[in-house]
Amino acid sequence: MSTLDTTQIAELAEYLETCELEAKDAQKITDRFPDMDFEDAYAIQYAIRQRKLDRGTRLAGLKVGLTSRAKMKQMGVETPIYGFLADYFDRPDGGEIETDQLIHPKVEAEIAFVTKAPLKGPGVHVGNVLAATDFVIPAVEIIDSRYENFRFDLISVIADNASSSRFVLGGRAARPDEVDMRTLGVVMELNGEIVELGAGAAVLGHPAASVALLANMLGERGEEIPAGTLILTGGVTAAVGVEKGDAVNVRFQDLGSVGMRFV
Ligand code: 0L1
Ligand code: MG
Repeated sequence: MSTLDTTQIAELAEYLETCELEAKDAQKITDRFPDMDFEDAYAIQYAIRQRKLDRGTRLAGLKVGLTSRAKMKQMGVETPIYGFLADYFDRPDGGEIETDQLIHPKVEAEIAFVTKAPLKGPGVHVGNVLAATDFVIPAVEIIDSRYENFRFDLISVIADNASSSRFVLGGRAARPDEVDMRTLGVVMELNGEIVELGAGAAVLGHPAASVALLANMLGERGEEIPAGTLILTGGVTAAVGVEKGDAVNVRFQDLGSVGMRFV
């Protein structure tokens, strides 16, 4: 049951999207609207998405966030959430990320999926996801909450498109039966030093469970994950803050590495 009217939803979408596009801090929106609920929060996120589509931006995929214990503990929240990826979030492997376009970026090592068949909840499980997966590909997501010091509650962060801002895909893909995604090791290096490591099982026991969860959450809205969708399944480890001048390299067992420089 939503608590905001359409004018308030449009106003908040404009406010948060402007903060994203101009790289400036937003005030936590639940400070102004403490009774807001999940329905309001996703309505604002979808309004931000529609604003971008109306300007000719294309959807590049979807993401699920807060799917690992490390991430939940880091942010003090326990429920996975989802958001969308816009075409201009995409940056090339080995390329540069313009830090001035962001507020306070953090990097996350993720296993991404690309589907070859639609997935529609309820009742989607890991087996359905693996059967509908074309390939998996290593990814680094750059998140950038618009809220000061990444201090937010779940409702505010959902409205802010789950802190989405950039992503980088690696070049080596694998079919889902070619890798054991649960034991797939991930090592994150910042300026040549190992800062985080983990394995795919950190993401809800199996990264495919994150895709299943997404299909089931979208199913509640009568939506599906279409064939050909890129999905970031969530950080395997805690997110790591980066600054201008930093170089990030993440090595994924069997899937090569993904790197970028913050300039
Ligand atoms: O991708 C993510 O897990 C981010 C979810 C939003 C919470 C955050 O900004 O850390
Ligand atoms: Mg993420």
